Amino acid sequence: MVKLIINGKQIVADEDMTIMEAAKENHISIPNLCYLEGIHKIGSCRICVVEVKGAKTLQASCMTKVSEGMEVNTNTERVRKARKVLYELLLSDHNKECLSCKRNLNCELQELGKTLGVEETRFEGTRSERTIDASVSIVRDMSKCVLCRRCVTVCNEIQGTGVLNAQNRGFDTVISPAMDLPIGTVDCAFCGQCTVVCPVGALKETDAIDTVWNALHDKSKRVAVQVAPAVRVAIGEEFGCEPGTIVTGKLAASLHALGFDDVFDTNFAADLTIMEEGTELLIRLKNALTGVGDVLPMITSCSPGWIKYIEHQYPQKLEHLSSCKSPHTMLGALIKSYYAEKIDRSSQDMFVVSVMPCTAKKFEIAREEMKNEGVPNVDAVLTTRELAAMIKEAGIDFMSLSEEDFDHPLGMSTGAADIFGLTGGVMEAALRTVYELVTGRELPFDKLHVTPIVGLDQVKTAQIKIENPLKAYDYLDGITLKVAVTSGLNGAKLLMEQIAKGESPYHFIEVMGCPGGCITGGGQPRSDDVDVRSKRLQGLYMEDEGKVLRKSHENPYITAIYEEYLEYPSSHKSHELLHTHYVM
Ligand code: HC0
Ligand code: SF4
Repeated sequence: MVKLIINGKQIVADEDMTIMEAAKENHISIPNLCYLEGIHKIGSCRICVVEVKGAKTLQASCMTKVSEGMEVNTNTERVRKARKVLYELLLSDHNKECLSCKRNLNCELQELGKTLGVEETRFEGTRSERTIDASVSIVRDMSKCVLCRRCVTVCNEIQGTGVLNAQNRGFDTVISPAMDLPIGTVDCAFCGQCTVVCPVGALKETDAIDTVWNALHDKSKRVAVQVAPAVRVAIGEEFGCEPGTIVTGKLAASLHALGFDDVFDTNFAADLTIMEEGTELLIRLKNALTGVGDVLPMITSCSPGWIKYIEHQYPQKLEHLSSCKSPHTMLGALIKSYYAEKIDRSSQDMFVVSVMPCTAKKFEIAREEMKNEGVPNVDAVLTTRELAAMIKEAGIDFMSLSEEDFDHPLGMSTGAADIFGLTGGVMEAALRTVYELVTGRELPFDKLHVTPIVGLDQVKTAQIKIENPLKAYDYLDGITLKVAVTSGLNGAKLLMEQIAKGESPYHFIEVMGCPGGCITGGGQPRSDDVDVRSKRLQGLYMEDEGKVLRKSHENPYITAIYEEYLEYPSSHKSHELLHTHYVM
């Protein structure tokens, strides 16, 4: 620990801290723009400069470590003047079409101008021409980029994809893929993590709002909507709730109020996925253990950013992917077949909207693998942020809505489905069902949580011994089932390298493309709460624990849809609608 003085006040700080961190701990806020707590501190914007006694120049407080006897001033005339000039220079080549910008009133650059009290800009640069690079998931508008490099850090160090980098030098610097190639043509996973950290409107999701309004206004269409597990624990933040607040009932009510004809729940299909994926795992295990041969480990296939990543980086390993479509495309396929038949409509009459925490889902629905007879399973994907914008545009007072239920028959789910939205959740949900089907006994963990795979570590593993299975599963007797879970593409790389070398000890692996899982997907509300991931994680675990039914195979509507339509897990019908294959 060291003693130092900030703004005349003696404080004690850990010697590894920066001035910015020590100040924050003592309730002194230093304006900043490029800084991201725990992730990004390269001092590129210099807005956080402070005066340090004895230093000739102003110091970037996000980069400068505290030291014994240091005297810091965060608010001198020199500091304030410097920050204003730096801010004006940032604005000098920034496209200032603020009123029509998607980030208007939710822009860190605007907020910073307000904090610094900047009322005019004296400089005008020459680099404000508009260059839009639009892909199916992500849009880049470099006329708004402030070169903070947060996206570069996230794309390289957190996701390991290395798509975005600073190209050229000095005044010609631009953040872009190599050779300024369009983002849709390079190895971008469309994870959208860069859109979450962008402080301005330079990186954002591709807009689906108008498409959805048009469908809602089209009287010839029956418009069904579904909501991903992780949306219910985050959308409340757009309306002033604490991160982690579960607003499922208000969410369903807001979708009814927006005019959707059917308000279904992706969670229903998460339960269905467990039946299909669990069965696929058992088939693969049986083949592998009885000499028929099969590919293990099996890897989950529900995260489209992850799918795009493995296609780019490990195309020869696609056979490890489960053949299950992702839950929301499964549900789309059922809405356009099973449900359309029930209400006497054709699949072409149905328009399916998915509300997802994810930008890569926009890419996923355009894939050929997610169509049946040429008809896409899902027609439009809204991010959580986009749905919140629609609710606001429609003048719906979200917080005063009374809670409503999802519609049936595709709206009921168990607690196992809720935890799909967090890292480790798909694996835990699968184990709850597979273990019980195989042994006839409940999974032997407190509150059904597979403790070793709970939490936010990059890679988590668990081993579960199968003893005295039911007769049909004799071949598993004495087997120790080995599983691994990872989230974020850097973690996926670690596990894929093991597979590539033939050294993977696992039978089953869960991969989610975003760190923490869908709770921090690229389409989720932006938050400055550093604990946002763990709060949303806790929120979903609480939703699960509050349910009477917490295992997918106990969902009565799942039992009914097999009896009525799909016959049994992994049947011909379910393969036709719910499964696919990824090939290069
Ligand atoms: Fe997820 Fe999903 S859990 S990918 O993380 O499996 O986006 O929330 O909707 O489809 O269910 C995202 C979240 C989903 C899907 C589900 C899966
Ligand atoms: Fe990188 Fe993901 Fe952004 Fe693509 S979407 S540029 S992979 S952070």
